[in-house]
Amino acid sequence: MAAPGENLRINGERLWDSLMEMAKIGPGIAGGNNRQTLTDEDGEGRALFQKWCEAAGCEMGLDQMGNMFAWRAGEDPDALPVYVGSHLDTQPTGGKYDGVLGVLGGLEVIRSMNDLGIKTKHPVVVVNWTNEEGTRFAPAMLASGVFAGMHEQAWAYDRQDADGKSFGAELERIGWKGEEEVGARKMHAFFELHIEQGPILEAEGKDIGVVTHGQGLWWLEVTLTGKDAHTGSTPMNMRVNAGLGMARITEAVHRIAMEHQPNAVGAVGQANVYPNSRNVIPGKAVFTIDFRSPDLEKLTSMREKLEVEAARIAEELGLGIEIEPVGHFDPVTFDEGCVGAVRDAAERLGYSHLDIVSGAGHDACWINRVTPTAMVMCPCVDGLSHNEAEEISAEWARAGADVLFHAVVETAEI
Ligand code: HGY
Ligand code: MN
Ligand code: MN
Ligand code: MN
Repeated sequence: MAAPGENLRINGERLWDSLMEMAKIGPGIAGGNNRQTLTDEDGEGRALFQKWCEAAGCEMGLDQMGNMFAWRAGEDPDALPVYVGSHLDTQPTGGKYDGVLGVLGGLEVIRSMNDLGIKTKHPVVVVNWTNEEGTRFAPAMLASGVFAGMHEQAWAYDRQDADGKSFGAELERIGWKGEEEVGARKMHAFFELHIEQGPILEAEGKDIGVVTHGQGLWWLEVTLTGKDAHTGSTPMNMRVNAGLGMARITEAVHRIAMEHQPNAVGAVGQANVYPNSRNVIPGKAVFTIDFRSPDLEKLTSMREKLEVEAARIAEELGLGIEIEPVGHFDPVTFDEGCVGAVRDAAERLGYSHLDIVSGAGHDACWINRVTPTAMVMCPCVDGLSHNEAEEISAEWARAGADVLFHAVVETAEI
């Protein structure tokens, strides 16, 4: 396959303008974004993305999980398309680039192909995957997971948010439920551009992360049942305190992750006590555990050790305990051919690059199960993400999109 000439580059200013334009939709309170999945703001972001794709001459598709597809024709109508994309939904206190850089970077690939009059054998399709974040409707990467056959669609439709609203109902409500069968589309390859969301590339002074692997993940939801009682008049030895159990298990999650160093992480991210009143001993606690490691043995061992320790803590405090697995995927090894296309592109374009394991989960982790897949990463300031202060430079965005452009165009056979 011919490689694009090293002087073929994307339009960095246009990409940056589009990022800033999209960031105006669902603004956060501290400069980032709150464009959670299936909210009205998500709907607005989708509409803007669709408008841009249509202006770039793409034909739009929409499946039953709300995944959006913008199709640019190839010379060979029978050739399977090369897909490129990520997600437009954000955390409640998210940044402007997590996911969005990958979707608008994919759109910039199309726009630049149009500007440069590039024709490819394979069609190229830009994707916006629904509900990558998994914060409103767990688990993360829900719609790409259904697409890859890892979740049943009916199960996904029943996922509920904190207000008891279901994924299926909310998708209908915002008017972005398509007709297409999820996963019916076949791909030649999939590429995802994403900010690193960690400190390595910036610390090493590298422009590009060539992502060879992705961490595996366990999400567990723990429910502890104790007894509501008066915080003043109840003797200490008569308390059945679910909040205390949550605190001890939270410490155990951290300690177990530390015991599995290097390359193992663990935290409790969501934690609620009930009735959550100042002078009531909490009779119930519900919280989520997030364990990750690129090493499957460590990932399994952390979960197993936590379950034993949590049961011991619950017993000691007289608490009922339920641990529900809410999300899981094994560590991911991306496709060597696609990873090679990313590395060669960085080399050809003169960008410094480093092979890296993705700490965060991405839609690419699921899509890698159904088609050859690779990721391109760019640094982010102080490695910060899932924080409204998330920041990247326009140069990093450009470099990432240039490499994405070359990898996609080469794989689509210019
Ligand atoms: O959880 C993750 O790793 C992703 O950001 N949703
Ligand atoms: Mn993301
Ligand atoms: Mn994220
Ligand atoms: Mn081919």
